[in-house]
Amino acid sequence: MAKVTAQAQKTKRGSRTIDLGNPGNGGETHQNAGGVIETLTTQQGTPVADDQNTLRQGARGPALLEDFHFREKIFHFDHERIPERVVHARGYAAHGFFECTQALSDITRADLFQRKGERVPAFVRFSTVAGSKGSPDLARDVRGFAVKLYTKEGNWDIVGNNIPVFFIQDAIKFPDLIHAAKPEPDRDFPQAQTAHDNFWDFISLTPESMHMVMWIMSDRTIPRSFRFMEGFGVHTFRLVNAKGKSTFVKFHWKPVLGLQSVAWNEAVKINGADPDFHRRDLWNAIQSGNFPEWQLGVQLFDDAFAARFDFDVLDPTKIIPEELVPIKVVGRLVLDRMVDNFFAETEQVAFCTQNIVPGIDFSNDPLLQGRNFSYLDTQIKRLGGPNFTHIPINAPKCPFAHFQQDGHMAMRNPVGRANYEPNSWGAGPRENPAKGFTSFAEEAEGPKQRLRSETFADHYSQARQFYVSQTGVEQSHIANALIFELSKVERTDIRSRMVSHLRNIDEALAAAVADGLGLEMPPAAKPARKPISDLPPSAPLSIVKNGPQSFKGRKLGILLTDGADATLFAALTAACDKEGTQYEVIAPKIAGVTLSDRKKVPAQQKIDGGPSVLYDAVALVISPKGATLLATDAATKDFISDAFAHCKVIAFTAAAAGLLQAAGIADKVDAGFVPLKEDRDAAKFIKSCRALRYWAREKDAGVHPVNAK
Ligand code: HDD
Repeated sequence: MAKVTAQAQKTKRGSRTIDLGNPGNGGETHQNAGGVIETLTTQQGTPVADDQNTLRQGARGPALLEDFHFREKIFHFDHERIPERVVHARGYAAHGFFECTQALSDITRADLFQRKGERVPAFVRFSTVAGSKGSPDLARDVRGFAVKLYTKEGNWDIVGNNIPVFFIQDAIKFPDLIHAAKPEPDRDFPQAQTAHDNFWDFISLTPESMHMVMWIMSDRTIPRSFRFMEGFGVHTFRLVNAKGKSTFVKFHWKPVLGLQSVAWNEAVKINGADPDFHRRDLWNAIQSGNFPEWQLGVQLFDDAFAARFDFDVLDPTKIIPEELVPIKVVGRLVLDRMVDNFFAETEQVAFCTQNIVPGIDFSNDPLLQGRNFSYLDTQIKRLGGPNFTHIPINAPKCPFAHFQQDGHMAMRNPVGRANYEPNSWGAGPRENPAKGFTSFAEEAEGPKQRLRSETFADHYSQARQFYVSQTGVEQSHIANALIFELSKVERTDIRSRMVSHLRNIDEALAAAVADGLGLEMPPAAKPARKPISDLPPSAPLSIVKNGPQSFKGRKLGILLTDGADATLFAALTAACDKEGTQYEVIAPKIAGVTLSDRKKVPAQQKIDGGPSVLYDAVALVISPKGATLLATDAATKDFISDAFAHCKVIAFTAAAAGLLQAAGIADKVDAGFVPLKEDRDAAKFIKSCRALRYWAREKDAGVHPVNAK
């Protein structure tokens, strides 16, 4: 017999009414907004008297099948999960709005671009691609940037990424790409990583992925926050005006707060310290009224440009440099409200590339054409039937009317006798040739065949252009990322095959990677078409060149001890408030500290729970006594040495010098350190933080050994 607790013994001996003292049983009861205590019911609305005990025969007897409340509760719980998305399973979303800031009525008849100031509701879901729902936020991965705009003429979904190109040119290769990237099928690891044999095997056999490889090995795949990422529609689309004239378009989302990523060593540590780093960041920003904002930019071009451009505009592995077709800003996207319920909204939202509205149309990009099949198809599996548009998050917010009916979970069926058209009952909606969606009447001809266009044959030129557009620091990060990933690949021939491609991109990069792998330089891969080696650098491709002008929206970590200078602390927090910087206090105890003025300041983190990787810059506001206390604390030493290694700007009081010593960096104080002696040093420090990182330190930090020149 199982061990019987004293309480259960008592119950057994006691009366028929069993109260185990569980707070749920009559103790805490839910009150609705009116202060009235609601009665718990079953799904059928039957009031529930006891939610703590199953119905059983006698106090220690068997459970009874007639316990409808138990059965309903467990039945429902057993079915709480739906299949996670086959890709982009981990995601986080928010509500907001899109506002047209410049009308485009001459270019498109799309309703949302007709009037400056037009606002439509928006729902945006950010995601990683490879990891499952519970994977960490700082996996090195492409980020999904899916936007649903509830326009007055239907829902328009721009299902984009934070990288403007893709791995493959044809959708038929998508299952292979994703199989190769996901955990290997026999062992089911590694999770949420491309650093394994199968991924690099596939990639090294797929030269068209080389441009994307440069992007994913750059810091774009370890963004600091969703708020500091760009988004891209990737494909060339069409805008079509009222006269039926088509203009090609590429869509760009530009974060108003500027671009920012973390360092790889930092990403690895953030995943341990806070696997929800990105979702927490978005949650905190929106809940505190710091609404993230992006500009919508369009690159507009015509057939003549498409014909003279070096590459095919239908090839999703190519960008159009902004220097060739400048970006025109036509709108803004603001996220200002978190969801009420994660499952109902973020999990059940169904983005579909084929959700477009009159005035917008597809191009023949073969990746886009394939996607248009996949998204609708995948929603059936995930959401269980054809009626997922009945779920509020997916329903249009404009009037809609059709004769589609029945199926699983149908919430809205046509009313009345006629459920077809044409009908002579005078019932139901009718098609509207003037208002309705019409496809751009593009001519198409040619033999039916499986063929990749010759115009898709260049795989290296833009990979090189991306690489040469980076700052030296960013180039070294690309080299290091390649070395890291390929060092996790077990087969030498795969490592070598990858380096042979790099030789067609940049010889110095190939040499640095070969050296980092301890590999003999392989011959260059044979390109299908001779690469163009003199495409000019393009500044918008670099993160460092497109950082913010201020430290707004970033987060400062203030390491504070008992007895620390209260006026310096006050000056620091005032400077943060002025700049729009958030800050957190990290202290030896979560209860906080007592400053020199004997006032208590609460802490948000205990030192080992708030490592410096969680902050954009750190300030060590330490008293002499605090310095002595922390000098032997491992978490404090990591806090400081990591901030140093990750090139963060560090402010420190005189007493903190002892801690710099303990962290082994006392003799390395450089221009990225700001001594905090008097109040005005606080403002000086926050100003220095605007650069985000003191990159000049990187070579000394020892974390990034290779610098590809
Ligand atoms: Fe995809 C989800 C973005 C190529 C098939 N994709 C999905 C999501 C994003 C993207 C952001 C998550 C949407 C959400 O938050 O719910 N996918 C892209 C981009 C691509 C791309 C930018 C290339 C330019 N995708 C792509 C191809 C195929 C798919 C070529 C298939 C032929 N993608 C899917 C899917 C998903 C999806 C299987 C999984 C869950 C879902 O659709 O709703 O249909």
